[in-house]
Amino acid sequence: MAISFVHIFFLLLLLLSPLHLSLAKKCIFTEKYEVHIINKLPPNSPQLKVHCASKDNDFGMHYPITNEDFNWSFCGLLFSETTLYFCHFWWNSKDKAFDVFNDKDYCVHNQTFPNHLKYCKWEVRSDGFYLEQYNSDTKQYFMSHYMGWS
Ligand SMILES: *[C@@H]1O[C@H](CO)[C@@H](O)[C@H](O)[C@H]1NC(C)=O
Ligand SMILES: CC(=O)N[C@H]1CO[C@H](CO)[C@@H](O)[C@@H]1O
Repeated sequence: MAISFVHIFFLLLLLLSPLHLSLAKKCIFTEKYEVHIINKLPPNSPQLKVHCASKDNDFGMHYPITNEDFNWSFCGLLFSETTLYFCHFWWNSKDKAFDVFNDKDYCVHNQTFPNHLKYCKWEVRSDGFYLEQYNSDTKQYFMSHYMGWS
């Protein structure tokens, strides 16, 4: 990424003033990532419960209703590859816990297609967890089954 005057401006603000808290989401020199967890379970089925966290952030328990998008964003770290978010899901007396972000190019390790959008979209369905992928050959987005509930 080229260093522009805008970046230098923000860097100066960061160094010279206490404004850095409000600038935190600007992602100076690094990429901004988004993670979306979308409840695609059948309506009138048991309530989905989601608990997501990283080493530094704990989002607490969330109860997204059907079609609700629970999401957050964060800045990639400049000198580290170690950003990691994980979630624990409970539904219909089943539960599952896994990393929803541990790879800045693929969202999670070992996917077939890299994610150029920096946008990790997960869907929770009755047959398990799907991650959106972009097939660069066919130029189409599709939901890829990542794992089941059991
Ligand atoms: C992301 O979550 C916020 C609430 O925190 C919600 O208002 C917004 O609609 C969500 N984004 C999308 C794309 O649904
Ligand atoms: C099966 C496989 O490809 N596993 C790899 C998944 O990604 C991690 C981290 O990049 C590798 O260490 C594994 O070998």
